[in-house]
Amino acid sequence: MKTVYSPLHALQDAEAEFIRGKRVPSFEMPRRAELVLAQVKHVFGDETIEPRDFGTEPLVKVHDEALVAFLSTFWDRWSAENGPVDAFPNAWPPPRSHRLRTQRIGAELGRFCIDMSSPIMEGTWRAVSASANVALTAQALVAGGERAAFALCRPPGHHAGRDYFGGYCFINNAAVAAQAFRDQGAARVAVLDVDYHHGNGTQDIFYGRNDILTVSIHADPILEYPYYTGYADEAGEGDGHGFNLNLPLPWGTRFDAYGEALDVSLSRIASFGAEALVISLGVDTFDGDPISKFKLRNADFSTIGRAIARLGLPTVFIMEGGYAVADIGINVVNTLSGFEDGFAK
Ligand code: OKP
Ligand code: ZN
Repeated sequence: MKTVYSPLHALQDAEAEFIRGKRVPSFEMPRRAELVLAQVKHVFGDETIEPRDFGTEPLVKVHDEALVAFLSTFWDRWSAENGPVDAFPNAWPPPRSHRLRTQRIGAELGRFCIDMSSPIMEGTWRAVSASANVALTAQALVAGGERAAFALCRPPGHHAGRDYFGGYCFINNAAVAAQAFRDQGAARVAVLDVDYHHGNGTQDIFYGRNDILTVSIHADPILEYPYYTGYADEAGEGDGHGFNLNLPLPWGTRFDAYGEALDVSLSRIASFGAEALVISLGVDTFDGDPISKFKLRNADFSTIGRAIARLGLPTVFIMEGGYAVADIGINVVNTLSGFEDGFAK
């Protein structure tokens, strides 16, 4: 399988995030992508593909222009006022507030940023736009006839919604890729999110639509980030009703229960009649993940890949989470190799 990769991801290098009141080293680090790349090269060979530049047009099809404009211009305004300091919000608009008037950059940050795990720094926008270009380049490979491609995106994207960012995510790479399939003529596209955390951003972006099915298997948000969404009764709205499927699972989930949820997901994608598939590939469902509480083993990721392949669809894999750095490469490449095995049969 071909892999698309850009070294520009390393420009997003957060020193810290905030967890339970404490400033701790960021779990989302450049080394994650470097170790995935090393394992990709080890198993699939040294060739990787550099992304093309698609500009902001494909981004504003799934995000508000105001978010894209904010992210792309933020650093100059912030650093002029505060110096070269990683930016976290410390104020958020309360419900029903007149939130559009403020001119203060730090207060504007609170309009767009939902949490304290996603600082903006000098290179953030270059890393983020490279990550979206990685997704779009992989999508173009598949649209051009490859049966699958791997977008080694970093920063990840599935927590970024229409007009907000957070959860280490700024632009929703999976949504951008899914929309690109639609724009190139696929009538129905499915996004399957297997990251440990609910793909709230992807859900948000497509919630009112019946042409892009969103399915997410994740830890029950009653106990896990992103807390406020990801419940089983969120089915979509208006035309989109019935086209969002959430499968929350309890802490401690092993592959026996996980595999059943995966089968439910794949059946729904098949009955939907998807013509192309985007996988939000997080491997933080792994047993040894430091921020997660599922119990999948290395070999289970091969099984996931083989199961996805049974759909027989053109498929773009988009890198999302996974923080057990010693195993992240193995778990990602096991998924991709499992897919190739399954597709060959
Ligand atoms: C990103 B991805 C919980 C802290 C949550 C944000 C987690 C973002 C996960 N103790 N911090 O879905 O892997
Ligand atoms: Zn995750």
